[in-house]
Amino acid sequence: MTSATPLPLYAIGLGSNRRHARHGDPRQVLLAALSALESDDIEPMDVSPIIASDPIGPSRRRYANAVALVASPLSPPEMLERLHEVESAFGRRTGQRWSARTLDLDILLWSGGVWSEAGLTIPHPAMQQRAFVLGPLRAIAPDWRHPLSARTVRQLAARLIRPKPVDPNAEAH
Ligand code: PH2
Ligand code: MG
Ligand code: MG
Repeated sequence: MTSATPLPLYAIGLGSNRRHARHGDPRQVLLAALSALESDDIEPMDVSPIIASDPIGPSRRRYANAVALVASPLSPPEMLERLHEVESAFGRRTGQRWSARTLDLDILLWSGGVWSEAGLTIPHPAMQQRAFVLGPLRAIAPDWRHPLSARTVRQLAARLIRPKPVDPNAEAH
């Protein structure tokens, strides 16, 4: 009998703000990237709606963003290598941090919890500040708990969009 141990789950962030000659606009790039990811050892379980989002950082083009849940026995470094292979297959050039990119694939969360080495940190260090990550992620995994803050994705998303007073004391006067 085969073991009933469930495979590890990864939440993968997908982003694109450049057309691809063959696949088309950023939305279509993300759909093509999802099928490119699917393989013997990466099984897509769910995918969020694709959203359009204003660029954070220097690039001026709008992004298409989505999040996918995939089940996979791959270790985090193996998964990262696979993501890099798919990015290169879509023409992503390295060494251009935060420039316009055809395809960006990031590991956001992993059911194994925390991973930390040069070049690979899980959870993704910026995910808690990014609406273009938390919005789509909430659509498919609202109850996933961030292993460091212990807050659910639903709570993290709510914190991000809820306006906070600039100075807590200002309200008392
Ligand atoms: N990715 C970045 C920098 N800025 N902005 C949006 N809206 N979406 C992204 O995916 C994104 C970004 C670096 O990876
Ligand atoms: Mg990246
Ligand atoms: Mg990124």
